[in-house]
Amino acid sequence: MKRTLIKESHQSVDQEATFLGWVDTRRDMGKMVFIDLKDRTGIIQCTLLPNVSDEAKAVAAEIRPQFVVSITGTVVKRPEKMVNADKAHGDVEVLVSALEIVSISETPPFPLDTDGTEIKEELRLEYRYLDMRRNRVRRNMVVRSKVFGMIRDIMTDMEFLEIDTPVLTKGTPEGAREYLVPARNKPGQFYVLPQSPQQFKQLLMVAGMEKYFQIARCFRDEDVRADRHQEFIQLDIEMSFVNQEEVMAMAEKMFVTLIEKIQDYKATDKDWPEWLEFVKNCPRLQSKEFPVMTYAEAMEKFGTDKPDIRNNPDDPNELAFLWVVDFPLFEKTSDGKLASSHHPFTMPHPDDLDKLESDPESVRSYAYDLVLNGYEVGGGSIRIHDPKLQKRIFTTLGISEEEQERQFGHLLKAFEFGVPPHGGIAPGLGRLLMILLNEKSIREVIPFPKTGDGNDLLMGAPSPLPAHRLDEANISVKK
Ligand code: AMO
Repeated sequence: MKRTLIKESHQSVDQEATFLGWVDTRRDMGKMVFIDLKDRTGIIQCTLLPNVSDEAKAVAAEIRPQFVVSITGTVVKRPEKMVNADKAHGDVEVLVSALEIVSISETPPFPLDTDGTEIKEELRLEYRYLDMRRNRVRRNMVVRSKVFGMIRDIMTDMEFLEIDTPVLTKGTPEGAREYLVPARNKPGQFYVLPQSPQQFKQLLMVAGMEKYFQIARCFRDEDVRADRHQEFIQLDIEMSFVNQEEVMAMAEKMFVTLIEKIQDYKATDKDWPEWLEFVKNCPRLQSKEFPVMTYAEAMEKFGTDKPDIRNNPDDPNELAFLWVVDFPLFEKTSDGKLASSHHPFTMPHPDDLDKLESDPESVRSYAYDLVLNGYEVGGGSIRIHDPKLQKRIFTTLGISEEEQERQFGHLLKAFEFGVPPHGGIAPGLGRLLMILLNEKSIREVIPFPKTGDGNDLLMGAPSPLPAHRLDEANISVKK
């Protein structure tokens, strides 16, 4: 018999239907057995009446939570006083005529009917596929998918071109340690996983693409925190012939459109229940015009470059965006060296150019951060498009001519072939989702997250490799 989805049960009243899904709960009341069956569209009560066949009774006795089952029966309206108004399908039930076990399940190592925050995270991550069956994690996955889709639509509507860039590539200095991949055919040579597609998106501007975006995966070998993960997703954006205000206006429009799209969302029969639930609770924008503050002002007034400007900081229903601009071009590292605050491709403020060599730390830049509820949800800058100025910055950073050529020769070369002025931004989508979903950790919105020390407990990565694999990759491991 053809499968009926639980959301279609209302159209099947007084008809026979077959449902497929997971057993959520099973209650044996002696004469009657109740099974709550769950599929991706909802949950429905299935009732075995005393007059059901002995065969069905025998199967029902074996059934346990999380078994995958096929249940056939007549869908009926529940008597008025039995209606469970809190549940989407609480007004119907299935009077079971036949049931079949499709696959059995061990008892899960933790409960799935709570929000899971009481369970040790390591255990949840080891069994992430079970953890994902809980409503909260599943909601996060559904919302993530839908929000990514909406962002794609918004960017495409704004005439941006979605272009992917390599993951096996050469490093771009953006402040974090990089993951290395040995090149099998080139002993002693390595690819580097990108911290961001920064150089590629600038090269795409040289290529005349003008408006680029990508939902890009970035890799940074850094200590994780609640809002940081080793691999994460950026909405990476780059535009040609724009100034700082135009990039900011574009990003602002993207975010306002996204939040409004969610809030004005019209449900369709294709929607997942978790998405509709989220739409109902989606936080409100504090303002459609994001306030702008300089870095100096933020530090002076709030003592941080990512102030939380919500009217009530305990309020998860408010989205308070804020631009922070005029970041210093450089910062001093702990060992007293000069480093880029954003990255070395960032345009210095033209009014401060004459101080580049004499007083580099006082030079402001065309770099901006987008802050949301006290988190940095995006960062970007206008880029240098003059190869001479780019070299001057590299030199100020203490990078020798030789090293400049080795690390950035390709970019400097490209800049000899007609470069449009350009700039961009990269909102971190994990952080955005974490805030939208009122989660305390970015890992809650990542499908298969790693632990703080970089372990994938589900797959068991990283792991040692057999000698022949290392040999093939020309690697000998220090003991
Ligand atoms: P930046 O390094 O500021 O800029 O990163 C942009 C945004 O990405 C998010 N982010 C992270 N999210 C989760 N885990 C991490 N480890 C992590 N690191 C960063 C943040 C941050 O604001 N190429 C430039 C962008 C540009 O100049 O256009 C860049 O990557 O939300």
